[in-house]
Amino acid sequence: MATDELLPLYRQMFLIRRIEEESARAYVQGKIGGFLHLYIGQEAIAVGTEAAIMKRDNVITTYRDHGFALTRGTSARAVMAELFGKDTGCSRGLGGSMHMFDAENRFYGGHGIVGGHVAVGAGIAFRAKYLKSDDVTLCFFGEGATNIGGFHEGMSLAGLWKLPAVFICENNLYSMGTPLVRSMPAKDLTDKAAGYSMARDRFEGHDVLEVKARIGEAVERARSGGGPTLIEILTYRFRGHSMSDPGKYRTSAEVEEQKRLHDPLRIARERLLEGGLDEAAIAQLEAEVEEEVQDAVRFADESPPATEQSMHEFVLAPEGGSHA
Ligand SMILES: Cc1ncc(C[n+]2csc(CCOP(=O)(O)OP(=O)(O)O)c2C)c(N)n1
Repeated sequence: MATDELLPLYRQMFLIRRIEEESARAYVQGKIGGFLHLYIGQEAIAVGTEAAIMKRDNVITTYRDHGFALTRGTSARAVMAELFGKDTGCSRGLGGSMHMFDAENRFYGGHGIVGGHVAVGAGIAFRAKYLKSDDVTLCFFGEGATNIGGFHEGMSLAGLWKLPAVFICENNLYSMGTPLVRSMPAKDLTDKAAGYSMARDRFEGHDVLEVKARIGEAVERARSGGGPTLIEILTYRFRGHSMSDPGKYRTSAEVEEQKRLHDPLRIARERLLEGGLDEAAIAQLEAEVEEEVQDAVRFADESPPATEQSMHEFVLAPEGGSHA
């Protein structure tokens, strides 16, 4: 039984969920400014992906980015401090929720412009091909982004140049308040791969081990020179689009039904128990995570705010060099 493999993945999903629940609380307390888009319900995708890739691979995503920062290796402290706009955050408190960035861990954001970063993802993959390195780039976006120009521009060049990339659409059914059926004719988004001569795959993203296996296949294809893949992962977000979403476009019965059937944490937890792990062992692990989360909140609270100085220093690359 795969409990040895599943337990650390459950821990990671639990960490993301608890960090986000605490950030929602901090948001209503006025400690976090701007927007806050939560990943709750979709955690198996970021965690399953990290289990399938190597540290030297690259990840880029949208504004729904806290989970990916954590899976890539940014500390809970640096994530929470970034949310609080503090100098100790992973983007020196200047990026906030939507613009987490951690180049050392090969996490290239955190992007607010829907679909725009898909072309950037293709560019990161092009770097690997150009330098003949064997890292793979994983580029995540929502289904709404597949209507956007940047998506098609990135996909087109990736297909043409057979770039070592995996393009992953996290289809959570709604683009803000617009359901998929009202914004595009395609039912199966991987039909779009055909226009770019790309491999494709489509599956449900509630089981973290399934995500790991299926992402792993596409990564292997990309790493071995087989070119890019477009993947559609069917998922669901349990919270609003952002904290300011009144949620009028779906019923609470629908949300409750999705939680009952598809909560990736519940699915993993039940499997751990079925696999022979006892409740006390899981509770112990959850208590450790809780400590890490509370420590991150304390750290963020006590850290100094972002400075004007770092805004001058870190927003643009210095002349003639980089910060890397
Ligand atoms: C180019 C652009 N247009 C509009 C917006 C406003 N906006 C922010 S998120 C969003 C919905 C995107 O939905 P989807 O791509 O499905 O991702 P999800 O939020 O569901 O993860 C929109 C329209 C934006 N940020 N950028």
